[in-house]
Amino acid sequence: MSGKRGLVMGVANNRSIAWGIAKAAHAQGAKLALTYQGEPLRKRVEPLAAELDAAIVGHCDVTDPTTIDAVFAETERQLGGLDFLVHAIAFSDKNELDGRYIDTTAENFSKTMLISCYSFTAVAQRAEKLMANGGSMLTLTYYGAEKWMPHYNVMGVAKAALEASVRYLAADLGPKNIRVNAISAGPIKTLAASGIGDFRYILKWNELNAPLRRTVTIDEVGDAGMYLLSDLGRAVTGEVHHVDAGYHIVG
Ligand code: 0WD
Repeated sequence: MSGKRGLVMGVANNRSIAWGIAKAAHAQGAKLALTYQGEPLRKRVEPLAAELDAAIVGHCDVTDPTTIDAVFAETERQLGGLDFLVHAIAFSDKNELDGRYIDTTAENFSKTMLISCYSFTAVAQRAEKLMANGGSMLTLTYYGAEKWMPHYNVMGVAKAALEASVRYLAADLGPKNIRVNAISAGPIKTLAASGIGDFRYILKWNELNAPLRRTVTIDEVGDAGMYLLSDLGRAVTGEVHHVDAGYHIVG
């Protein structure tokens, strides 16, 4: 990853999957820029950025396109261009990550789709312009996109759309040698995951049933991410790669 410049979006704290990927990219020699969402997270992200000698390119709330434009302008100013992009952003009303999918409101459906699915396309549009020499884009998804999972509800529907958008973006950007992939990570206890009903039970279930008989860590997701973000994965695009201790072959 030496000589590669990457923008990582979605670091909330040191348990974030985005942080696992950022650490791995830094360890392999990449130059990084990070965004944060809102002032409370700025205080968390700043010291983390300092640990990796990463640039902070500002506040980004993907529901506000002006903030997306601003962080990409700042990324161009600070890094001069981009070789890779990591999108590790999702949101849904916690009240709807419990109980039945059928009770989803139109308002939360739209918000979940906007933040958890469309935002990847929105940032890909901006990143394309900075990837003059080709590049690699990576988003994060979950098995609840493929199969029913308890409580994942509207987020499962949004992740299914996100996985479809990976394929459409890969086709659009392939001629420019920009690759687009997703990692489908096994459950990990993060801030976002704490909003999902019965999450501890899901972790335990995976631990008992995954072929490797355990869950995965953010560092393991980070290491797998290096294959997709670096030239090792140069012929791989439109892929949803499972990093889940093998759970997807059983569940
Ligand atoms: O088990 C898990 N933790 C899994 C997570 C398994 C498989 C996939 N994922 C996905 C998530 O769905 C998400 O897409 O990985 C991605 C990263 O999630 P994470 O690392 O589990 O969670 P977290 O550390 O909370 O980071 C997600 C961040 C937000 O944090 P909070 O918790 O404050 O919502 O997404 C960002 C925010 O930093 N985010 C936004 N960023 C910009 N604009 C927005 C927004 N509107 N909303 C959330």
